[in-house]
Amino acid sequence: MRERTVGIVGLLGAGLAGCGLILGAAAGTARGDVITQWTFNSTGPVVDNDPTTGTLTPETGAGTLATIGGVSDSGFAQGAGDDTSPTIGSNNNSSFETQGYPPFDSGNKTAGIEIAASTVGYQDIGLSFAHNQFGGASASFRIQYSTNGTTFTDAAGYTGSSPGTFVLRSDDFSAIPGLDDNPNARFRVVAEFQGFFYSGLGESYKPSARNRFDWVTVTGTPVPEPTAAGVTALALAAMARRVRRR
Ligand SMILES: [Ca+2]
Ligand SMILES: [Ca+2]
Repeated sequence: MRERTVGIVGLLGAGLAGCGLILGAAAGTARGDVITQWTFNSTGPVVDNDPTTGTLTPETGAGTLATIGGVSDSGFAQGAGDDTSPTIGSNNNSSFETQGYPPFDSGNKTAGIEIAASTVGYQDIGLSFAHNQFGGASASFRIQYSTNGTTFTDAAGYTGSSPGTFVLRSDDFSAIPGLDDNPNARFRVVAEFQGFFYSGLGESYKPSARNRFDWVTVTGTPVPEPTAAGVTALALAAMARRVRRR
């Protein structure tokens, strides 16, 4: 009897996984498929084992990543240990370096990077990235999202503790259905000047302090194909009835 029950669960698991549902996704930190991912590592004919050369073209999927709020793109620099792509080579792991943030206590939540990646075909969207805040960089940053590409809403915020260290940051947007299956999905990571977080990280705030980003990843789970899912559910119900009759 016990074996039979396990058998049914196994069949259900296989069937549901086949139609794009993930059993057990509600428990813990299940991550979806990579929709778009930036490693910033140079690829193709220019894997040069030089981290200061890289690319803003995603290594996986499609999308754009750019500075906003007057922040300057200062090129590519040593990447994060979180980057496990084969393109890191022996020394080809780049990150995207930004500088030129606003003066102290101005331009709150306007300056940083903006990420655009269509989520068409996916739901339960997530964003993760490695962020290296140098000494004097804004201690606090805010993740934001947009469902229409123009209006942004605050999501998770974070405050750095160790200057010059990559830390993996993430937010889970599975409770934001507006980001599902959306060609206009966008995200921002912006410096936040607020309350006692006015200070820079580890020292006085300075706009020239560097912020490096790497391993920027937009994830999701495939939107189930309704017809296929319905057919699978019917087949599973019939299968369960047959097993019960034995
Ligand atoms: Ca990298
Ligand atoms: Ca390179």
